Amino acid sequence: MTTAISDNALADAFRQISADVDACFDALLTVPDDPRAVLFQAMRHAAIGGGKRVRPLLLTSTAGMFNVDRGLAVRVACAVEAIHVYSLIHDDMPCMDNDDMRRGKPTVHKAFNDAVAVLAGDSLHALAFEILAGSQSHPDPFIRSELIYTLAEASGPNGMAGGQMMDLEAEKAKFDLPTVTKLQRLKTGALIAASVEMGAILGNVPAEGRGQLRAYARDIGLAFQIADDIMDETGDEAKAGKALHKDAAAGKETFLSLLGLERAREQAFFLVDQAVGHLASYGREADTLRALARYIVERDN
Ligand code: GRG
Repeated sequence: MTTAISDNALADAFRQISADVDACFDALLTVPDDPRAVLFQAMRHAAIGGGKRVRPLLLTSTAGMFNVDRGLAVRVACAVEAIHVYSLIHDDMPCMDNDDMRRGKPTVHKAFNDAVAVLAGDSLHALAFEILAGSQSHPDPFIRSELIYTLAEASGPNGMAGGQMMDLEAEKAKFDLPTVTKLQRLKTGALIAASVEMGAILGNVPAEGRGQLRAYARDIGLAFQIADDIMDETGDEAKAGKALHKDAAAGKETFLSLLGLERAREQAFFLVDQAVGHLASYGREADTLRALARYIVERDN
């Protein structure tokens, strides 16, 4: 019988991946001694020293199941995190969510200015694909190309950006449950799914052998968003490191508004059990993914 790893072991895994991702961004974002310095400082402000690093841990844990070299996996994980950080920078801007705090720090447009925030987001977006296209990410160009395709699809109009567009439209139209589910599968779920998929790609798992991992990722992606909706309503801003109670203020339909708190919680835990069930054919090597599924709905930030 397989179990998830202990809370302490998961906390250690989070500490290790956070240190590794910080070190990777530190090396990639050396501040130049010229007028671009402010751009690099803004990218570092957003990318280093904050965030839970859920996507990098999902990617490296999946890759670890297939004995992928950790250095390669961390580098590829930084590409996914770069996309995530760019999306947070742009999402926080006045033309979108207009937030002052992110990851317990002033947002990039507050610490710098709007123009710098646009460029820092754009540059992290480009950096993600620069990382993946380089041979340091994987010696096999076919693997690199599949990684690039997967991350591009998850980030663009059929993924995160498309979901963000639906989110903006949600302020005007009252969406039903299937539409909110589609929105969240794109906005939040696509990048979470890509993290697991890219770990499997690095592990040379053929597409037809990724079904169970894809099913796991799909379920935890939705559970992650339901947990986020619950946190927006009931969470603590100091712990979350960002403004909360924004969904209700914007008049948007969410899993919480459509299902109510109790059913939303039940659905999140049901999805986690289902996600863990999809890993039944794996042994101890999937224990971190099992623990991550639980963490995703039990977290308070
Ligand atoms: C601007 C194209 C574009 C997209 C923005 C990610 C996103 C789409 C918006 C962020 C707003 C938000 C609260 C989304 C809900 C779920 C989510 C992605 C939360 C942030 O991810 P975490 O909790 O953050 O993993 P950390 O800071 O821990 O990395």
